[in-house]
Amino acid sequence: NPSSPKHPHSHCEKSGTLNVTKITEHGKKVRKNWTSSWTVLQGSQLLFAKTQAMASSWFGSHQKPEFSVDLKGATVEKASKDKSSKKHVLEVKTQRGTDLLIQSDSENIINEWFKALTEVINTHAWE
Ligand code: I3S
Repeated sequence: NPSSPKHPHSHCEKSGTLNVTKITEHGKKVRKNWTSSWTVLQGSQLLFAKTQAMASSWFGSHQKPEFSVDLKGATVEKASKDKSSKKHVLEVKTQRGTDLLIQSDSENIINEWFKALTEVINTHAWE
């Protein structure tokens, strides 16, 4: 029932498994480390956990995701070829200088994430 407000994922716009790597941290280039992550888009936050089961334990507990970025003031674009040899890669640049690549072997999945991320970024553009 999608209208149920009690569901722990009720404020989650989107979730799924993606390949993720940081490429910069605090504005400085870092070595890529592609990892499969359960990714959750919730409000203006993009949250990452190793697995879906680990993500479920955030809700209603004091646990925190493994890693998260705030999408306020961020940008998302389809990554240019020089950023990665992989297909279907998005580049997310955050205001705090953490830049990520997210990738899926499925073009449809990446297109859906591109849409969802763009929407969230536009929604929070004036905050
Ligand atoms: O952009 P780069 O540095 O060519 O990225 C590749 C490397 O990070 C590589 O690992 P090493 O740090 O051992 O060289 C990764 O295995 C590759 O996946 C990275 O490139 P892609 O094109 O897959 O993003």
